[in-house]
Amino acid sequence: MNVDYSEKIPNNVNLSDDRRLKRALEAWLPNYLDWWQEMGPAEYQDKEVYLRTAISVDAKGWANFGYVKMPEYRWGIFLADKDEERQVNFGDHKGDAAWQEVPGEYRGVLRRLIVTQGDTEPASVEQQRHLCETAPSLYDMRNLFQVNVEEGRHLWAMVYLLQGYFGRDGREEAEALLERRSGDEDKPRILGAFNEETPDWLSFYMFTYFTDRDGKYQLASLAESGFDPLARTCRFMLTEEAHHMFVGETGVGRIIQRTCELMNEFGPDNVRANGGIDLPTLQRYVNFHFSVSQDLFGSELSTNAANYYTMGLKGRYDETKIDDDHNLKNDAYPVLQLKQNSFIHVDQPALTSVNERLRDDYAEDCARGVRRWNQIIKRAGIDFQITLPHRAFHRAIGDFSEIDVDPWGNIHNRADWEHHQHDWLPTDEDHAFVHSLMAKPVLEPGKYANYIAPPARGINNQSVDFEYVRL
Ligand code: BYC
Ligand code: FE
Ligand code: FE
Repeated sequence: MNVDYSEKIPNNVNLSDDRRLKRALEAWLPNYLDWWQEMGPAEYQDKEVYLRTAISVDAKGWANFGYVKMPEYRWGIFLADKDEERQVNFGDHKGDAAWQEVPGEYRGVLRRLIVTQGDTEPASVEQQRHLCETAPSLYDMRNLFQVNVEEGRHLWAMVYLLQGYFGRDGREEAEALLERRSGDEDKPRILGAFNEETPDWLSFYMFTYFTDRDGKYQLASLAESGFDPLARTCRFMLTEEAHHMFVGETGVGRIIQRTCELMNEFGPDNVRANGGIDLPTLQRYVNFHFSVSQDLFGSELSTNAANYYTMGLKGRYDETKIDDDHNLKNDAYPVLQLKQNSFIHVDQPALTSVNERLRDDYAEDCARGVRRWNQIIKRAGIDFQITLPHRAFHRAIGDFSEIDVDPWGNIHNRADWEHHQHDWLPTDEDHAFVHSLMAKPVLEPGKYANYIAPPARGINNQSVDFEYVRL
């Protein structure tokens, strides 16, 4: 289905036929633009950026690249195609026709899920607001801006659902999404990781690798929803998410590659002295971002999650590909727990374990990219491996938040853990050092900061020295 760009708000949902919704969205638009000016990228808003825009929701729809000034980006409402035959695929309503309207009895719960999802999108833009001032290249700056405009569009996706399906309280929630601020004392964003800072480009790549990947898994679970408009909007969001994780994986990979080059040229202990980021520092960043992102999946055992599932609102990853009864009332799932000072898997009701199962799927996916990073190190002939820290390390949500565990899964007492934590998590000194490498942006086409290798190829078959942002 093609996107209608003749409308003020591009869409493939026939917005012109729904006067009330069209009016609500057009009233929200200027508030969104005010928010974007205040909290979006701190600079370069008046520059032309080589961005992609969706022109249809199939795979070919992404072939549309061109120069756009960010405030003129066509944020719109794009849903994956409708399947008229679609059913609720799990929970108590399994087998019913998928809902085209909000089921009355689930209204509050569904709204809360949509608000929580929606809240993360502008939060990430706020967190990344100052990164353009220190971009390692125009290529990277362009990728940052692409991620930012798409996270802005993800906010549109959730606001469409709130305004289109939840009436007055939906409109109020849509306004509130523009009022909370990442890291704010009084009006923080809802979830923990979205109130952390993204102070430097290494943090940005780690965030897009680890935290956007939470986005992938949460969106995939919501894409299974029996509430069809939510399922369809999340399906399309997933196609945008893939690029964000690509930016993260290749960003970290290019830093690792450069680090290895410096190690081989100047000796393994002389990376920092030669303007690179040493592997132990990279490991500490991995430890931080993986642990903080794991918290985003909620508690190991959650009645909230069980209810979402039973109600048919939020499924498991690849729900329809799983071979079971999709009801889970009689199933067990092995959950990692601490028993007599050791970590073992204990069978728990599958229904209350759906958060944990999603976290397992997520951790496995994280490990795949780490293996690719380790290939880069191995190819450079260097004996070092990046590893994901233990599941229980540095957790703030769930059972493990009560205990102090090191990256290898050993339990410490509090004082001991605090004494050692600077070996395991980025220190103020690490942050200051990483920051010192990024004091100025690199603005010449084809030039890349010393701490990061150029990408293997450019965006949309352009060269790596293409003018991705016209200054
Ligand atoms: N921080 O039953 P529990 C993305 C609360 S990322 C603060 O275990 P539940 C993106 C919880 O609300 C994807 N509070 O949790 C990425 C509950 O509160 P109440 C975002 C937390 O509800 C990069 C209590 O603790 N999407 O798109 O099963 C860039 C007990 O919780 C946290 C979603 O998250 C936390 N980390 O699961 C841009 C999907 N964790 O009820 C974008 C929608 C838990 O006691 N959200 N709590 O007041 C959900 O599905 C669920 O809300 C969660 C939590 C999975 C987050
Ligand atoms: Fe997003
Ligand atoms: Fe994303």
